[in-house]
Amino acid sequence: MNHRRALRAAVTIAVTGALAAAMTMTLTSTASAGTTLRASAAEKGRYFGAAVATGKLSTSAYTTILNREFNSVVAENEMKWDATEPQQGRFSYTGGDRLVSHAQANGMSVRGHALLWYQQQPGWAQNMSGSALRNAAINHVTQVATHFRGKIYAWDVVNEAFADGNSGARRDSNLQRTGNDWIEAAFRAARAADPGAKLCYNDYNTDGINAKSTGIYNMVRDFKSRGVPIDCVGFQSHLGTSLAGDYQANLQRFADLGVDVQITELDVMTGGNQANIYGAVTRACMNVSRCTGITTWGVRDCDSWRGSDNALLFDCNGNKKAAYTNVLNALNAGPAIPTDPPTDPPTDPPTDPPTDPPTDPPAVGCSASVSLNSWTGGFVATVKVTAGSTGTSGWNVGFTLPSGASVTNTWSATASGSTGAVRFANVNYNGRLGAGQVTEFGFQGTGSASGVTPTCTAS
Ligand code: G2I
Repeated sequence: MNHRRALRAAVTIAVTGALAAAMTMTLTSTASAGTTLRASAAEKGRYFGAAVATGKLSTSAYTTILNREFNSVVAENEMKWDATEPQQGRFSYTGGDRLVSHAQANGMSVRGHALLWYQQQPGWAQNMSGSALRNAAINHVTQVATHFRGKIYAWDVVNEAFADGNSGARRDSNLQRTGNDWIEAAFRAARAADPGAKLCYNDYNTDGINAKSTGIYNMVRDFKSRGVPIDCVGFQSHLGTSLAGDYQANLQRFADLGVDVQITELDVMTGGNQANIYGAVTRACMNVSRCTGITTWGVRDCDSWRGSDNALLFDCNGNKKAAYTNVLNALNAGPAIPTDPPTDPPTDPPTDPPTDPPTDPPAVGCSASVSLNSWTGGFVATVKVTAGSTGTSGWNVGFTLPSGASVTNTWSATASGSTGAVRFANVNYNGRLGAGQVTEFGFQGTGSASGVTPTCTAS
């Protein structure tokens, strides 16, 4: 088959697959006529985003398009490890903060990218291994997610941890060599630091059902079954000249595990197929009710890391390309995310029982419980404080740590002491609790904290 015919065949398969899937959809299609990507996506309960190099925010030709067409942004580089912690323990948030302010001023949500990745690590981390690296990595997740707490819609907690090819296995890296549980440790630390952000795993070459996407699928299924906090999977979708016929089916199988899916770094090789592929990707997302949004990896062709591929939706002069029109039409033609159910009170009792039902009669004062995420040489403790029958105006939780264990950082509480008998006092926003009300704080440590029990005192 010559090249051109091969391309045509690939597109035919893709389009046929998408049509078949569309016909089996039960969601009702609600055609609309938004005239920008952001308005059309928003009408369907989704976002349309772009990766931004913050240096470009002062170029008006760039921000004109960004602000008109996109309602979500992600930092192309500024929230990565090398940018945010150039020296160990010294954090730099200038670029990330600038992007967040721009987003807030222009009605955009922010995707955070990326807390841990084997690339773009600062030099000091590249030279680390074992529990020193594990502790540094978890501290990085905690600090960065805490800094941006409340401002991030979804974090890529871990980026590109699976190998290419047929193994379906993890990629070798310094992080992977700290132990296979590094990914779940990162997700737990991110949840503790920013409970409001959706936590995603993000990767590329996952654009259909293949060995790599199946490896990730198995990890997500395992995480969901063991209660590791994962909310979403990002499909980068750096695409060539054809699209896998099972692109949508692949998104759907992840959604069926109970996570959101997002297209996180879309760009497509230029050529006759580009516009078709952009349209097909957008339709696939629209047809999966848990596909919450699409991000292109840049705004104009000349902003792209792919250089001469001309891989984006706007040309270098800011003109809309054919691919833009296909995306806009697909957004307008697609179904909306089903809105959240009943406004009436549910008839069934709430399915989520309190995770720690107090066995004793509610104490006057407060009670505390701890859950530990431990690895060799370190741990993250998440502590739940529950107010007794008279509520609290402040609380204080004590632990006696085993010898060798030491607190290295704390969030949502103030620590006194780091070894032996340590105490954690409320901070100003979480001390006042009504009767039975619950709040959480956390701390990270080195050594082992296994078997510790908290005692809570209220004031
Ligand atoms: O490689 C494309 C993307 C694949 N998925 C993860 C993304 O984070 C990744 O983004 C790219 C950025 O678009 C590039 O801009 O990640 C590259 C790094 O792996 C970024 O390139 C770096 C250059 O390597 C540095 O030399 C340069 O200083 O961009 C930096 C800032 O311009």
